[in-house]
Amino acid sequence: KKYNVAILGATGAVGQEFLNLIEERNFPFNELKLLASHRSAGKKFQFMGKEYTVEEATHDSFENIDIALFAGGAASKTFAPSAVKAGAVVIDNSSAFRMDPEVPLVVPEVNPQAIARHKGIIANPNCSTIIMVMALKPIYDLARIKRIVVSTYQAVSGGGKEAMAELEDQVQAIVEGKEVVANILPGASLPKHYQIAFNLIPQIDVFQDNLYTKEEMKMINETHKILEDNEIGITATTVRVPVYRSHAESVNVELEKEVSLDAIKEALAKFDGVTVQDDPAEMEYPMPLMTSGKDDVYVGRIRKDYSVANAVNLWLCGDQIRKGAALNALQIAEYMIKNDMLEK
Ligand code: 11C
Repeated sequence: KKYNVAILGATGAVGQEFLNLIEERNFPFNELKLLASHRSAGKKFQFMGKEYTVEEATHDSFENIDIALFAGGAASKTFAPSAVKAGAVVIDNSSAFRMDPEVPLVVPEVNPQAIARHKGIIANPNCSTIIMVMALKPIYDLARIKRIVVSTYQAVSGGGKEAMAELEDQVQAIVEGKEVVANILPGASLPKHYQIAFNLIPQIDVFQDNLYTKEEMKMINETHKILEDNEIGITATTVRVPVYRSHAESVNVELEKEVSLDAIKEALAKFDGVTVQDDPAEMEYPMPLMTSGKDDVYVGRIRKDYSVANAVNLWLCGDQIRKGAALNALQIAEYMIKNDMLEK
């Protein structure tokens, strides 16, 4: 069977990755509708030997659509109810519905059981959360997790195509001795902007009253929901780095009981979607340049934290646009197809 698919936000970084992945994974689509805002409507794309014209998304865009892949952003909240009403299953990459108790928040390798509870919308977690829970789940299953201290090193791709272009333009300007312009990062709608080239920005998204950023709170709240354990202590610092597309994370994990490093490495290596790359003698560890464009989350620098009982340190890298966004969403759709969950 083949499915009618709509991509909302088709012209952005995540939308374009949906197209790459649909082709690469031979996703069984029949009709394919590319939707975007008024600004991008009319753009044409060659895809798998056919020309597609981007249409402006309206509340009537989802008639006969089986699967609506939403790339994220404010449009999700506007169009998800109409898509569900039209009978589509919405897999949404925005943060609009993630913490809604009625909406499953899913990483297919981690909590596929949650998909069955959907009422039309399934939420795709934040990219840094997805990358972290992929490495935490096999460890959680060995020894439950008491506490997590995470610091992220997030690529500019998380800020979309414009943020990627901004890094490139700034590097070019510096090389040419021209003035450096910053209009996008840390966030296009924020009142101040900072240079990202040759810099680090310890702010992703807006600050909350508790002095954490929204990105940091997403990592905390979404991890609780996905692992179905609100008792885990989690603290996060999220930082933007001048890297194009793969996020990295330093994660300190305190476990409920003693587990050997060998057992942790074995559990990680066996887990679908995780690759262990950890050989200090050979200087082998994951780096964003190597994990960009890859599907797996890579884990290295696995070692004990000798400052506290039963704790380990991990270093993670994962492609933010693939597993952190488009791939995870498409895997949710593939899981539903495989388990006959899309039949009406
Ligand atoms: C970033 N994590 O790197 C963000 C991008 O909630 O889906 C994705 C925001 C989200 O800037």
